[in-house]
Amino acid sequence: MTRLVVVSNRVEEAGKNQTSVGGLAVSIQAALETYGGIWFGWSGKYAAKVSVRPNVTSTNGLTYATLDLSPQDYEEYYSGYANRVIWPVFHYRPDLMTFRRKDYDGYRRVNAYFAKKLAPLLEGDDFIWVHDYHLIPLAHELRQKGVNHPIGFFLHIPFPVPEVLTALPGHHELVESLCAYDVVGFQTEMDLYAFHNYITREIQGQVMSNGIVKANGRTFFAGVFPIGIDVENAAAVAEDSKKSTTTVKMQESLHGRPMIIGVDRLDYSKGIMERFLAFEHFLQVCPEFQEQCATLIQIAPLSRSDVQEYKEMRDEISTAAGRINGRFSEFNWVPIRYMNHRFKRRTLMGFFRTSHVGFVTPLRDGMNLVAKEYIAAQDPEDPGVLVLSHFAGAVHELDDHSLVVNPYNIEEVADALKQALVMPLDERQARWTEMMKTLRRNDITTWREKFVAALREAPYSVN
Ligand code: ADQ
Repeated sequence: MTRLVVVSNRVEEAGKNQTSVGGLAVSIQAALETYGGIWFGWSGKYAAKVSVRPNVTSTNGLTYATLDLSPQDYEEYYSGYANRVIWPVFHYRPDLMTFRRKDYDGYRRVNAYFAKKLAPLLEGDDFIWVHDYHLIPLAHELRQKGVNHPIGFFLHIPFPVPEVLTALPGHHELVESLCAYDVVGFQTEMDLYAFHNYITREIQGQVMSNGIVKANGRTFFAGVFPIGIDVENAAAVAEDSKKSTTTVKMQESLHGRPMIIGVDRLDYSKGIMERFLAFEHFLQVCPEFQEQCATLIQIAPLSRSDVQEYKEMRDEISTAAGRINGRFSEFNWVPIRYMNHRFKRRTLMGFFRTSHVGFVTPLRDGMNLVAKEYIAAQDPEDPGVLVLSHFAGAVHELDDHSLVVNPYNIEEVADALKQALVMPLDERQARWTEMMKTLRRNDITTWREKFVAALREAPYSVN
């Protein structure tokens, strides 16, 4: 029987730490339940001596094969090239890149190590689905070891235009190694367009009208597969969490005041600082909302705290929250409630449902699942409004019915907050109904099935 082999940087085992498992992990687990197979990747642990063989475990009928990394691998491959070079450049911030040759070598070395440990686990008609920017060269390394299975790659983050991508040391080899896949998937048409441009302009490849790409001696399919969420589950969890103690306490603490919510990993791509400045401007130019004590709940769990840029950003954002609160707070109201911890999914869904506005304003984001979760969590009788960045991948599906803003333009964002908070019920319902239709059409099952179907078509040829 054909098995699906999923490869991602981190493996999230079912039943372990489920409160923090994001949408992707849930989706991968569901895919493995459907097709059977293995989830292969880093265990999340470091060891002075790296694993000779993957640690293979089975939980709830799913098989996990994980490897430990050495501290040097972690530093060079993960913190170094993946997070200090690819992440900023792919999010259009080459100015934040810190490049060291040894990090690039470490990135290639760990990809080769993953390939070496994965190849012996493969069976005859397995098909392999690799996730995200940590593992771009994996198919190339597997091909070097004689692996001829169908291999697909999905990029969860944006793919930058060639003018930006060419700032990335190693860009040529990286894109050439993408050509070793049979299917390369992106979140949006813009990402695909940027990829096509790179293929034709930088490596003299060819792009056919049916999505087939011929480059670097290979023929493969490149397409758009916008990631979705489990809409019905998110809606049910949000409905159920109405009664949870935390949601009730949150509601009581607001005393009926307008609530705006932002939920993001603490990352410069998420535009949290710009969001705070826009909220500050909103309070300044709309004194009626000061009187109503409008509150911004910003939940931002720490991420990549060992990277210097993240430490600095954390300090700047905390300082801004303190300054704005010092400026506007009253003895019985604090305008920004800023929290750095994670919440259970159920709690988060309850908070989304309670909020009048979903405030999703990244400076650049592959998709942004929070935008979709916010919509799915709303009460159909009294839905909130989504304020959405022009630079989130989700805008390509939700632009007609959310309030789309340029996150760099704080006056425009402040106007959108006001528009959202005074929007009449019938307009909120009409917008929400349309967005729910879109979410249902492009849900997580559709995403997974479309990608796997494309992978099953491999190998691709020009005719
Ligand atoms: P992320 O950058 O992590 O994902 P996002 O798409 O918003 O961004 O997903 C974050 C997930 O974590 C959401 O499911 C959210 O609910 C959850 N989460 C966030 N804060 C939390 C908290 N405090 N407690 C608990 N859960 C929390 C990357 C790309 C995105 C792309 C996704 C999926 O950067 O652009 O949408 O992958 O492809």
